[in-house]
Amino acid sequence: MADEALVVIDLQNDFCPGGALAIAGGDEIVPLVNDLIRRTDHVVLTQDWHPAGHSSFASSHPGAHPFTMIEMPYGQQTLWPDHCIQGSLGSDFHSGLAWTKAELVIRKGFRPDIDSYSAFFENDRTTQTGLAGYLRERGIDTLTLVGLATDFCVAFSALDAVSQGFKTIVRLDACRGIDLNGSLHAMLQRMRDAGVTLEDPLSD
Ligand code: VGL
Ligand code: ZN
Repeated sequence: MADEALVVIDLQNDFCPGGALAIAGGDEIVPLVNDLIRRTDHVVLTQDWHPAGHSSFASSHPGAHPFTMIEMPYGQQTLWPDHCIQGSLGSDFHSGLAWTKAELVIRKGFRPDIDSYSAFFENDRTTQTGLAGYLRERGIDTLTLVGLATDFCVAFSALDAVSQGFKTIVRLDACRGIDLNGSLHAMLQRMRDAGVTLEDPLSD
C-alpha cells in the first residue's frame, strides 16, 4: 500500500559471513528480503558508513578490544572491529541484494565522534538522520523493518520508529542478530514492550 515502506537495515558485506563484523546467517536473509522488496511499493535502505578511525572502532582506542564497552561523552558505547568503512567492499550492499528499487539510501555513522545504530537518531539520541521527516513528507506511516543486526541497528531503528509515531513491524525471519551478552533477548523484549509488532511467520 502507498502508505507503507520496507526499511532494509545494513545488509552489507561486513555484516555477512566473511565480513569484518560477520553475523551468523546474515546472508541467508537475502532471498526473503528480495521477496519483500518486490512486494512493497516503497523501499528504503540504510547503509552503515564509517570514516576510517571511527570512534566506535576498538582500534581507535589504544589497548581496547572489540566487543567491550567504553564511556563516550554521550554514554556507553560498544567497541567494534573496523567495519563498513566508507567506499570499502565491506560497506557495499550484499551482492545478491535487489537494491535498485530503493527510493532512498540513508547513511549513518559518518560522524567520527558518534556511532549510529538507529536509522532515525544517532547514539547521542539527539542527532537526527532526517529519515522521520522524509517518511512523513512522503505520507508513509507504516514501516516493516528487516536486516542486520536484529539486536542493534534493527532494534534501535524499530524503537525510534515507534517513538516517532510510525506503526512498526519487524520481520524476524528476515533479520539476524549479533547476540552480545544476551542482547538479543533483551532487545526483543524492549521492542515488544515499546509496541513494535514482531512477526516470525516461520514460528507463528
Ligand atoms: C551495527 C554494530 C556496529 C548493525 C552497525 O548494523 O547492527 N552493529 N555497526
Ligand atoms: Zn557500525
